[in-house]
Amino acid sequence: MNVAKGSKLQIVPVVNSLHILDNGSWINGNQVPMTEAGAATVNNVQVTSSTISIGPFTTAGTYHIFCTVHPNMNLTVIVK
Ligand SMILES: [Cu+2]
Repeated sequence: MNVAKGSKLQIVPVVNSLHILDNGSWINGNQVPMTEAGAATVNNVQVTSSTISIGPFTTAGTYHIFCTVHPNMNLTVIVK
């Protein structure tokens, strides 16, 4: 997903299910928490049925977010 520098990432759930987001990635089936330099902090952000925002992302770069309850659910955020 692309985000303009200084903006927030909006996550709009399409079905009512729980996601819990953190900085990092699923890699080969393992959770690898990691916060890149310049990333917006994502710490146990719960998404259920309403739109949430993460950020703002103030530094250009590529950042990774994963869902701790759904194996291999990764999100890449590109800020420019
Ligand atoms: Cu999820």
